Amino acid sequence: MRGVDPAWLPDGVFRPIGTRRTLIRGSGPLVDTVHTEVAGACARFGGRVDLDAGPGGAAYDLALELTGDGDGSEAFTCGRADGRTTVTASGGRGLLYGLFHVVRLGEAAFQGAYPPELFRPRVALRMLDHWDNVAVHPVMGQVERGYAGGSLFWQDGRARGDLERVRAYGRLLAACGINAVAVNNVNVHATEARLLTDRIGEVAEIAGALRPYGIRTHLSVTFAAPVVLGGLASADPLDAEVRAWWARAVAGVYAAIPDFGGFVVKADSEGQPGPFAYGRTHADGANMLAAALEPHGGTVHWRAFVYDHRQDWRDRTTDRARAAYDHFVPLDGEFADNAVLQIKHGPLDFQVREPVSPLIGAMPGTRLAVELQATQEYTGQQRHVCWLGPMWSEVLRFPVEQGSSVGELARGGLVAVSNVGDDPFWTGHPLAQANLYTFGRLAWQPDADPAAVLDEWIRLTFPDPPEPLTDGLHAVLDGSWRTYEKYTAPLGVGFMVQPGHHYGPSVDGYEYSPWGTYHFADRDGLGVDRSRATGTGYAGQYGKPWSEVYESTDTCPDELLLFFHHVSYGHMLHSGTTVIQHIYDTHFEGVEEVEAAREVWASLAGLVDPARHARVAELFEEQLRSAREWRDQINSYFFRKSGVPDAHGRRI
Ligand code: GCV
Repeated sequence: MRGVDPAWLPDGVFRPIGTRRTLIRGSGPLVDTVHTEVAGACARFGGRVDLDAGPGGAAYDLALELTGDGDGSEAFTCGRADGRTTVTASGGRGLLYGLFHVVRLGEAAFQGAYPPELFRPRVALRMLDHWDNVAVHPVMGQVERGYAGGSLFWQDGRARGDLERVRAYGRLLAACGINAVAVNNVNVHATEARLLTDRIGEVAEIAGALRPYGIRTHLSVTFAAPVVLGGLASADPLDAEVRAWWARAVAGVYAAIPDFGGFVVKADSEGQPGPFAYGRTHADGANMLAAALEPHGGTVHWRAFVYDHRQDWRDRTTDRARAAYDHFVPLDGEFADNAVLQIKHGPLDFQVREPVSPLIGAMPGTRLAVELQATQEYTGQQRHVCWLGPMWSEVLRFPVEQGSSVGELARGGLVAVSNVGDDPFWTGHPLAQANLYTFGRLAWQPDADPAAVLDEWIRLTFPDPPEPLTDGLHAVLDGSWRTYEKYTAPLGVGFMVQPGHHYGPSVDGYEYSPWGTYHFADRDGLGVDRSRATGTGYAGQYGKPWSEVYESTDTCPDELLLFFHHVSYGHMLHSGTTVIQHIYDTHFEGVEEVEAAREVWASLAGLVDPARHARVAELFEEQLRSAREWRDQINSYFFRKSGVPDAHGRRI
């Protein structure tokens, strides 16, 4: 496709397949996709592909065999014997994932012999939520918290006529294992609400472009739809008329999109309507939609991001971090089987450092999905390099209870807010592509080593990378999340961003506001006391051992200290440094690390294509400017509050 970056599927990665002879066995829409991919590779590189060769056919280097008749199963085996690499799958999706597995292996797929190995995703639903508006919103723009241009799906007030890029997107997603996409913002405005009814045909067009890559389409809907679209007087989930309206609406959706995935709902949150208005619970609300979707095989993803955004900052007993647990734990066991509670990975809002949400371990009777944020709302907005693989891996491997990790408890799926738009590099910052790829691969296997995933991304995006390029990319990306953490809000306290757009520092930006995100800095210290003994009691929402670990400053990890405790500036961290000196030191280090990364990137000129190199180089200038701004504002602020000078006499 002209002018659009091939991301992790440049032509070169198909060379090993495209120069060989491939046999494809089976039929069905996804087998057709597999055939198209292999035939395209052969056309470029001179190989050959046959469909269902008869007996005594030619010798093949690669066989891709569908052994069942369904498109459902995602598992595949891959092995090599007698000079032939064989992929088998009982479903078309499995065959497609098997093909991309061979692409990832490259030449190694065709070397020696190895026994058939079974590959299957650990998490059944691996979804991207797009916060895209059809129309351009006056405040939020077209993509809410979008840093990669306009929407990939919607243009000029309707679904794009030319869906070539959407197809290319589906292909990239399949190649990293993603199988579901929600195509519109969870804040559902008037235009977007109609996608559910009279504009469902446009959603069907998008679904048609994603389907060949095994991706099911989901839609965000407003809880008030029966009122705003149906003209009913109420949206009460227990009202028979309301339920009948939803049943009809859902039947209309499935008539247009037979493999529709389901709904995503943000209710009673940040101004979105919900069941509270009718004195009903969130289980009542979710179950009403689940009942409408159930006959068609659909699922409702009901978001747990429910909190009071009209808080009084002087009231130190109210704690936004507690809200999701307080609202939802009493409802455990009440949600229908096809209702999934979708929980942000941390209790607040995608900060650079948060503890894992205690809700994830507290609802054994409910299917949970865990939501991550690939779009970098609070992590540099795709102007800063911030590879989130290590953070997501820490979250997904976190042992919540009795040895179960977050990745294992996410039985209802792993979801990320997409970082993609209509930008030619897809993600604004070309290196932010690594976040999208890493999410897909971690969703497939949550305990995968993120460094190995990054290696994979490097080998695909830059085929046959010379060693200095691989080393350089690792040097720039590996530690970039921790670097970002160093120069922004310290020790888990969060926020300190400019209100509204959330880019750049403003230490008190949200301090005297109703949003519930405070640091409580005064002349003596800072941090939020969330202990049971003297604070909001949030630490008590965890099971053991975490409720005890977080309760005491003696055991609370340094990186979360200010999330859980209000301490003096002189408080000694486990690292052996005082809190105030840690703030100064990390902010100087963070900027130095950005300077070093910028130099490494400069040294890669000539190893990376010029357009990509120039874009990243330009963005590094902004990252450095911003990192210095963060450093100087945070350090001066805390010097003035505390009166404690820097031990090394630096300018603060
Ligand atoms: C889509 C945060 C963001 C909002 C977002 C919300 C959510 O508050 O700033 O833009 O709304 O999270 O996750 O629903």
